[in-house]
This record gives sequence, C-alpha cells and structure tokens, in this order.
Amino acid sequence: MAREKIGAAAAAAKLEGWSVAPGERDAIVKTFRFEDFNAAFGFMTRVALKADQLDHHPEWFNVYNRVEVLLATHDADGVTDLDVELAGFMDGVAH
Ligand code: H2B
Repeated sequence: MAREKIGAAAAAAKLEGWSVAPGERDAIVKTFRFEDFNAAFGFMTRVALKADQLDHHPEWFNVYNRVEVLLATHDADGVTDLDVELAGFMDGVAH
C-alpha cells in the first residue's frame, strides 16, 4: 500500500525531540545520546529488528554513544506515518 506523505513539520509536531531536517529534503531528525557504545548499539539493534519487521529503515550515523537518525519514506519522497511509527518506537526503546 502506498503511504501518504504527511510532511516533516506535521510529523515533528506529533513527536518528542524530533526536528524538521535542515536542507531540501522532507525528513525528520533526532540525535540520541547514550551512556556508552554498548547502550547505543543495543538501541540500534532493537531498532534494526523493528525496522526490518516494518520494512522501513532508518538512515543513521553512529559514533561511540551518539546515534544521529534521519527518517523519511523513500517511496513517498517525504515523511509518512511509517516514519512517525518508527520514531515513536525509537523514543520508546531509548533510555
Ligand atoms: N525504508 C524507508 N525509510 N523508506 C522506504 O521507502 C523503504 C524503506 N522502502 N525500506 C522499502 C525498504 C523498499 O525499498 C522495499 C523494497 O520494500
């Protein structure tokens, strides 16, 4: 089923700590910080399994305890409810 683009601003307004990505691309971003690499990679592992279940995958960058995430739906060329769902999952497993 094709996902409808809701846009980054609407998505960010529904979420805690997510922002509209800078630049031209319709996407949302958030930087997560953890105690150490073990915690950051544990988070990434949980998210990876969920992302694969959803068939919806994050763009992310990790250095030690920091995970920078960008979410967008490539098929829709922008942010959809799938990004909101994955973002909410990330917020739920980050601690
Ligand atoms: N992830 C994201 N973020 N956007 C997509 O449009 C997308 C995806 N499409 N993961 C999926 C995979 C698609 O390429 C496969 C073929 O279902």
